[in-house]
Amino acid sequence: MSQGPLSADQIESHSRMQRALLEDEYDALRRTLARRGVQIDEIKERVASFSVALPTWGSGRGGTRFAKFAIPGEPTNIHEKLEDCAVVQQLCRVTPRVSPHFPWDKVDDYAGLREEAAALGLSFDAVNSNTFQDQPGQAQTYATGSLSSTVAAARRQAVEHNIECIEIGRKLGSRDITVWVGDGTNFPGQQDLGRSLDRYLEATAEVYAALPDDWRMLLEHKLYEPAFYSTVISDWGTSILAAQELGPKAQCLVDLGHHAPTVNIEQIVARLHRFGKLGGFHFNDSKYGDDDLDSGSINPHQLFLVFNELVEAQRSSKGEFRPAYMIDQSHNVTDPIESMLASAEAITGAFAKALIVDRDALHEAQEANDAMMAFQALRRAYNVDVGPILAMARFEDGGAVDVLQAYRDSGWRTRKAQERKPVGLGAGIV
Ligand code: PSV
Ligand code: MN
Repeated sequence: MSQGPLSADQIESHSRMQRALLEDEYDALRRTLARRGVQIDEIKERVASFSVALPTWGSGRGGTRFAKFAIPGEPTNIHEKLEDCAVVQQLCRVTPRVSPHFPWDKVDDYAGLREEAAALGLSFDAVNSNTFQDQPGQAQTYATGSLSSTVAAARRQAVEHNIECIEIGRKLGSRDITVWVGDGTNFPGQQDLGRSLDRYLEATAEVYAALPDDWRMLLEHKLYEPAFYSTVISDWGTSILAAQELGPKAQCLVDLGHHAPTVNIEQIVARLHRFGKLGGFHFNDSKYGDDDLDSGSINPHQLFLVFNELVEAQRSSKGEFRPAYMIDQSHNVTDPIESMLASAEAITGAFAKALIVDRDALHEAQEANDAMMAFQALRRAYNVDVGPILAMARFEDGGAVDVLQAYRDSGWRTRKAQERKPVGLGAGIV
């Protein structure tokens, strides 16, 4: 039985009704894959041990810089966000960890919060610092930058905030801190492009020095927004150079939406891995910029190609391979729980397809410079409907066969709409 806020009996009886159909589909796929030399149960086991973290902020409705349209029953504090993340995990079984953001998720008692999460079947993933907004009562503004600010006191405040996040993370059982800064400029000449990076590196080194031995600092780059002319950590090149300068505990985090539209992100994955700097991944999708749409909703093939590189990276890893995977989306028009369920499925599905790739055929075709057969090795795997594998892995772990239907039938949001205080009007989060 799966632990969580929903009735396990209800999930079980829901899944029982679909069991016969699922077994039939799973067996048909078993035969298809066996003809290609792929053992379906092995893929299912790998899927069962796969996981991706949920962002606490992803459980609320996001918004654009114009507006946020809240829904009744939305969570308004970390306790309610944990509950909603637990619903996602209970149904889909691949999201057992939650990534908190500070100060958004601040509480007085972190040991208590850790216990509360554990009781819901959750633990904590990377902590995220926030020096891209000012907070009420804050001494220094980040209006002109944080870790790279020209103002020494603002840099100090940003360093101290990051160190505080590490301290909170230790209490929560995290082992990574993700640092994304919005620092940059809107006008040519506004800041010295070289000196702003120097200031960032100097300040970040102080945060790095506060890392416990078994922690990582994940540097997240982003091309633009909120700065529209230059951004201090704008791309993977700057990110890897900064990580190399900081030391072995500093690694790079790739957010799918943080690149120029035509950039080959799967190649970035391979490059970062080659230099031992692939630290984490934020999943989402986009059509124009950092749209933070649901994973796989716009370009599912890109998601598959990213996982193809992740699987290659794992296979060629000499040591431990544990990139911090997280969903980082803004759910502006859907129930966030539904978006997280559908995204977890899309991400796990892309992983499963990458596992199905005939690697020997691929590598052989690559060595022979047979472009068509190399591509076909990928295409044949991409075209497989892995739905039954994902559903069977969930079902065997007490999750739901049809996650969206089970969620809708649970009546969770309607119940929460009666219990939770409504969210006020306002702009969204980025
Ligand atoms: C920035 O756009 C980002 O991707 C970073 O990961 C932030 O922490 C997150 O979005 C939250 O808004
Ligand atoms: Mn991100």
